[in-house]
Amino acid sequence: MGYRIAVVGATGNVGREMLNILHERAFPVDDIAVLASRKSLGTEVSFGDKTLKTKDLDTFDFSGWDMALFAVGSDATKKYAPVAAKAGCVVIDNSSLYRYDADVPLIVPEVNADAVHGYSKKNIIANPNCSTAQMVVALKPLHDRAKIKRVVVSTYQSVSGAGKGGIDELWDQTKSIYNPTDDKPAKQFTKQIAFNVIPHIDVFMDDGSTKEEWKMVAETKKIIDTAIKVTATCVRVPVFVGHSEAINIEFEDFIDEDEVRDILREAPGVMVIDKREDGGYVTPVECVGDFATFISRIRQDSTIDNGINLWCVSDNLRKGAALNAVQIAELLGRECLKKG
Ligand code: 11C
Repeated sequence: MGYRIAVVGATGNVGREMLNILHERAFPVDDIAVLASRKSLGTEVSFGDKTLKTKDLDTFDFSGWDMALFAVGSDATKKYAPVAAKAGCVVIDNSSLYRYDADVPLIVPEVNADAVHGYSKKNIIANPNCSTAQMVVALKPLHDRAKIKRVVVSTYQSVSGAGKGGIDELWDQTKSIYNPTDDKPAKQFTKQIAFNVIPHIDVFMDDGSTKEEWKMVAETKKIIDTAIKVTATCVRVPVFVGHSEAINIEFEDFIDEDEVRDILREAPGVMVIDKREDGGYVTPVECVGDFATFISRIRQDSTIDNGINLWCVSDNLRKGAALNAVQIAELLGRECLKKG
C-alpha cells in the first residue's frame, strides 16, 4: 500500500525534479496529483512514463491526501500550505516561509532525521535552502567527531537557484555577447551574469549581509547546533546547475585531513573525490542529476590550530531542493505515517 501525494508547483524546475525523483526512487505512490496556479493549468508534466495534467491549486481538496510537496514561492505557500495542513495532509515545504518557525522541523534526513517527529505540531516540515543543505551534510559527521566552532563559507551558486528566469537570462546573455546587436540587459540578476560573477543573492539585511548569507547561518544552527558560528559570502556564478562552496572549518579538537577524508567517505549522502592531481576534484557540471554531495580538496588549514578546508559541490535542484524533499517524504513515511 502506498501514499496519496500532491506536488504543488509541479510545472517549475523543482516541481518537475520532485516528480522525477519520486519515480527514480520508486517512492510508493498510490495516487499522485500535480497542482499549479491557474496560469499553468492544463500544462502536462511527466511522471515516469505517464503524462499528468495539472489541476487547480486554488480549488484542490487536500483531504484524504497523505503528503504535499510544495515547490512554490512564500506567498503561495502562505496561502495554501495551511489549507493542506488543516485538511490532514502533511506539507513538505521548499520555501523559506516556515524554516525558522520553532514549531516546524527543518530537516536534512542525513543530519537530523529525529526532528521529523515534530511535524505534528503544524503538520508542516520545512526543507532548507540549497546552499545550506549540501553544507550540513558535510559538516555534521565532522561536528560529531571534533565539534565545530566556526565555519567560513564562500559559495559559487548556479543561476538555476533563481528559477527558470535565471537559466534563460544566462543563456540569452551568453548568446548576446557574441551578437552585440541583440543586447540582453540584466533583469533577473542585478548585473550581467554571462562571463561575470555577482556577490549578491536575495535581499540585503541591515548588517550588510544578504538574506542568502543569513539563511546559511540561521539554518545551519537550527539543523546541527546553535553553538556553531557561521559566516558566509554568497556569490552567483554563470553555471546553469550545481552550487559549489569553499568551506573553512575551525574545530574545538584537532582532526587531521586523513581522518576527515575517512569520516566523509563513510558519511551518508557524501561522495569523496579527492585526488591531488589535475582533475582530481568535482566541478558543478559533473554533479548534475546526481543524488550525492561531492567533497574534494580536503586539506589542513595551517593558519589556525584545528582548521580544515574543503570544496563541496551538489546539484542544487536535487539535494538542495527536490531530492531533500523526497527524502523527507520517505523518512516521514518510514517513521510516522507507516502504511500496510
Ligand atoms: C539561490 N539558494 O540559489 C537560492 C534559491 O530560500 O529556498 C533557494 C532560495 C530558498 O538563489
